[in-house]
Amino acid sequence: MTRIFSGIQPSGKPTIGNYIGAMKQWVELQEDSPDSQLIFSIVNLHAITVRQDPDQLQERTFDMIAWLLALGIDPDQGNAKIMVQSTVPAHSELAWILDNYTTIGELNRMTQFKDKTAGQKPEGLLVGLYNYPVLMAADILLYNTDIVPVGDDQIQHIELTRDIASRFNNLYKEVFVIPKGQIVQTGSRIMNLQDPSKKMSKSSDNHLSYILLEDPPEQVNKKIKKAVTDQYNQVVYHPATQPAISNLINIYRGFNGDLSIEAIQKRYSGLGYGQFKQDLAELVADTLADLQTRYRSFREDQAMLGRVVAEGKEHCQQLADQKLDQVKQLIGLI
Ligand code: AQP
Repeated sequence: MTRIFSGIQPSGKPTIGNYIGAMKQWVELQEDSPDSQLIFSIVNLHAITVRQDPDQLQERTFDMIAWLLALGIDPDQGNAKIMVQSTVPAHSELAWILDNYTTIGELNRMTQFKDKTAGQKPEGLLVGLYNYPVLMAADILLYNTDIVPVGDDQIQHIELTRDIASRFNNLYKEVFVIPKGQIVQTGSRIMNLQDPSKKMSKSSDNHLSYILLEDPPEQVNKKIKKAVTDQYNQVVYHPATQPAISNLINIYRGFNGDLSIEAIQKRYSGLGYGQFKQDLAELVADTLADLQTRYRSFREDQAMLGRVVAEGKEHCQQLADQKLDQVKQLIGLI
């Protein structure tokens, strides 16, 4: 049985970057791998590495569960569970233990930390944000995870998870499964619509830089129309020299997997950016409108969302406690 684990932070509202890079492949994996065990976590302990409003954090946790259900993750199907990270204390406990098997040199190399803290004085930076990758290692290793389907930005953290797990295994015995990261072929890093050198992020201050799954058609239209383009007015996929239009092509492909990049370029050959942007806005808005209808019906059912949280907790706590007990025993903790 293949075990699959991944997570998303309720640090904002999900973007089409989260959708194309991660959430969409989660649904496909559930459908394509009926014999796998899949766990999708709303990683709220990760979200508090950046200051959050408490009421909003709670609301966004339930929002995120409703989005996963709307996209097609179905905990009733048996092989997939949705869990909220803070409901299973073993995540924090294993993270503390793994801190003692991780070096400062390793954490200093993490590019996400460097990106998120660029320009800030080191004295004021939060330890939790620095330590984020160790908590992520604990999340993954608790469940004997084989595969971690993520966007490209998380691959470095998975490499670190593998190193920590191997180090621990070598010191004691093979207690941890060594996980592999899995990214989608195109769209593993959807870029900021206003600056294609940066990743699209749900916590960005510039609302024109991202499209949210909850954006209505007029917002989608506006954001795509205002998205920066390159200077050539040709729909050509060449990320190195034409990053802006290449990013829009990746988004197109993320919403219409039937068309290859070559087919998209051919369809818009000679038509310029205008027609392409208009069609892209329509494609994204139509897909999101369907998802939004499903989302609203799940989001309104608080009792059902509470049930999903309780069932996820029950399922995961058992697995996580088993692994934590093994680890504690190995290192002499009673
Ligand atoms: N732009 C992106 N393109 C493709 N995949 C992406 N992911 C995030 N942004 C993109 C993937 O989405 C999953 C969930 O991400 P996360 O919430 O755990 O954290 P993140 O990577 O830090 O995402 P954000 O949107 O940038 O959040 P904030 O702004 O709070 O930091 C992951 O698999 C991630 O790779």
